[in-house]
Amino acid sequence: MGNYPQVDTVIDHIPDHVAIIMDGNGRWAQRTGKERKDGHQEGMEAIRRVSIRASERGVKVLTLYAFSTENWKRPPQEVKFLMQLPVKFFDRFVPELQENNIRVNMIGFKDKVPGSTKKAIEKAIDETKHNTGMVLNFAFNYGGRAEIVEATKSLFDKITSGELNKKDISEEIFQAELLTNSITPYDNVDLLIRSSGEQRLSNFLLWQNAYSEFYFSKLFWPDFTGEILDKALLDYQNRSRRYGAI
Ligand code: V07
Repeated sequence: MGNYPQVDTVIDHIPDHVAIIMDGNGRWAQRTGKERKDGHQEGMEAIRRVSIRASERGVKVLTLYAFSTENWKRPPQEVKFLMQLPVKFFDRFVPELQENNIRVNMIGFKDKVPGSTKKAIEKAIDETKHNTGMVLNFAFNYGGRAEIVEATKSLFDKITSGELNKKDISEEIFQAELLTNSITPYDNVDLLIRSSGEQRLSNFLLWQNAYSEFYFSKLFWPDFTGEILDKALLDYQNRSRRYGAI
């Protein structure tokens, strides 16, 4: 466990599920006169820092928006590079994930994802499946609307086969069809963070963000640190204190 005197005593109400839109990797590179690739590379280091801090703080699930279903529209050579990042990420960070008792999970659509990428993700999930600490949940080839459409199709199938009655569809039953059923009971996001100054949801966990607090940082994702995560956690805590007082 790390020793962080200012905040150890202050943060006492930790959100179970934190979700992050890791924006600004390209702009970080541009600002520094580097290539976009370098921005993505540094973005992975930020994932390492923030994951370990979140796990030390007692977050139960950290969901990271790594690749959206819209990202396929980027230039082919960038898509190709991005698809190699899970492989690089796990090659480097699996030992550290083990040391920190972190379990890997993924939500998203496996179609269109190259075989080598799928293999790397499945291997990391398998190698960390016995870890009992924080779940590091990658939203990879994920889209919120597509997720809701797929859930609807699945419910339709269950009705057609007689497994389910229309009158029994509830929010709970619907939610269980979403990809986040794999992180239950923490399906719903408590704190949503977006870096780089944008203040949009961008099709990320539409259902699951229904009651979340939003925290926006102007920092580009590669500049994100454990201290900034602590700031977001403190802000979250102070908001829930205010609501608690009413
Ligand atoms: C990506 C680096 C971080 C900043 C955001 C954009 C670039 C880690 C992953 C990843 C994904 C799935 C997985 C393990 C790791 C990743 C993409 C981009 C597409 F199971 N970083 N990272 N995937 N960047």
